[in-house]
Amino acid sequence: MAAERTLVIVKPDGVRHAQVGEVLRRIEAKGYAIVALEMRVAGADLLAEHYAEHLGKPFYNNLVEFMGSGPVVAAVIEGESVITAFRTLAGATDPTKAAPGSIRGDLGRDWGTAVQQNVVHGSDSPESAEREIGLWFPGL
Ligand SMILES: Nc1nc2c(ncn2[C@@H]2O[C@H](COP(=O)(O)OP(=O)(O)OP(=O)(O)O)[C@@H](O)[C@H]2O)c(=O)[nH]1
Ligand SMILES: [Mg+2]
Repeated sequence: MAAERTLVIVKPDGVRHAQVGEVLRRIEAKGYAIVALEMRVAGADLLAEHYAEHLGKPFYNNLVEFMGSGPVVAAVIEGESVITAFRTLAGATDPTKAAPGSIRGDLGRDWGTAVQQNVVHGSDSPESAEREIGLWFPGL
């Protein structure tokens, strides 16, 4: 399998809880390369494009509001099979059910908020990765 790239985001909960370094450490410990990295507060237009697939779902408004509620750290990481591998590192979407050893299983929890806060985002396919990297890091 040739090297591929994926978009990782440390979400506002992860930044708020000072987990940026731990997430990046796990990526590097696994042997993947960080090829772009930026902290920013994502604007409404970017988030609407990023989460276009979820438009109309019951959690959509809360999700977009949460993702814009504070700084995030976006990164492009690279390596063989990294798209699937980072999803494995991240663990299940619901941090209450994510396996211990995974990022969400070790670092995430239910905070009693309307939105499911789960520390990280990772692209879910080569098509999503290309689209999301273009949105967050145009020109890369
Ligand atoms: N409250 C609630 N939030 C959800 C639900 N499903 C997804 N979400 C939120 O919406 C985000 C995106 O959903 P998905 O793309 O299906 O999940 P994912 O691919 O594991 O997570 P991302 O890497 O953030 O895209 C999740 O990370 C959650 O924050 C749900 O059923 N209820
Ligand atoms: Mg997703």
